[in-house]
Amino acid sequence: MPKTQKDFNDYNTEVKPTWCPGCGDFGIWTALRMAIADLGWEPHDFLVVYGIGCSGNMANFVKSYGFHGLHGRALPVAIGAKLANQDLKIIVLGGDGDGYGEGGNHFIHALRGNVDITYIVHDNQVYGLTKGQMSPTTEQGQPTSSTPEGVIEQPINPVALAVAAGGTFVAQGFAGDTLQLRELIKQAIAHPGFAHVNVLQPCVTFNHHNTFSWFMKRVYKLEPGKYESGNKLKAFEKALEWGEKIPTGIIYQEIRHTYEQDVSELKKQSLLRQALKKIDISKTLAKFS
Ligand SMILES: Cc1ncc(C[n+]2csc(CCOP(=O)(O)OP(=O)(O)O)c2C)c(N)n1
Ligand code: SF4
Ligand SMILES: [Mg+2]
Repeated sequence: MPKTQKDFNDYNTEVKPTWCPGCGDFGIWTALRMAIADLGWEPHDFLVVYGIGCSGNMANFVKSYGFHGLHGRALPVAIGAKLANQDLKIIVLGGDGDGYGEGGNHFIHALRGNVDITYIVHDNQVYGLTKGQMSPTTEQGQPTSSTPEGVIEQPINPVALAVAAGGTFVAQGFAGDTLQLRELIKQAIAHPGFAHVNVLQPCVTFNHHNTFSWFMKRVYKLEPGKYESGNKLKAFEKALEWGEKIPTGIIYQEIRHTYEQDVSELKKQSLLRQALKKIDISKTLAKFS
């Protein structure tokens, strides 16, 4: 059946966003809804799994299946859902603290596993919801509410980390460029495998360093055709650019088998569609008696 034409406002809920006026989360919210509208999805066609943070509060503002779980645990929930129902389109959305801090371990293993889901990270270089503590991507030396004398540790580079950990689709967007982000999200969704989109997102309340104007002076687009996204060494070069120039676009892409494709039980069809088999566990039980 042909899909009905969608408008991004079709995915609004009755709840109005509670983000601070001017927050970069608004740009990501708009780009996401635009991308979904372009694809013509019905709200029941997709699941969004959210982390905990200002970013994760989007759970209240997008009409779809949704799961708002524990801080740092969005990826394992999404992977579980995908393995149970491969037909469901799944997007995961959360913050830099959620995904690269408390959930950092899940991030690395999701990259190497290559389950077919899309992961959008609102990278505002700070813990927004809990009032401005340092996050794993806060720049060294930057004072925050938890580091008044400046951050001591080096920041992690999520894009380089994603390439190094075996990511098959690694992209970077900017919350101030909604139209580019809309396209990146669609490309991430179309990618057969784990697609990571790091979105540079100003937090206007707690991060007075990485502001919209700071990013706008620095971000530039990698041009498809001119930039070769299939070259891992070039991807590392681009991923490491930070400071004077910050690249946006698809940094790295390769096609590799998804996790689901290599699990024999899942090759047949979604677990959800398989009849429950009667399994005799009496021998196993006997070992414990
Ligand atoms: C297990 C657990 N640890 C810590 C917290 C407290 N907490 C809630 S949100 C958050 C950080 C949010 O930062 P980020 O993920 O960057 O999202 P943002 O608010 O910046 O969008 C923390 C530490 C929590 N809710 N649960
Ligand atoms: S605290 Fe920062 S990230 Fe959270 S809503 Fe306000 S501006 Fe946005
Ligand atoms: Mg954050």
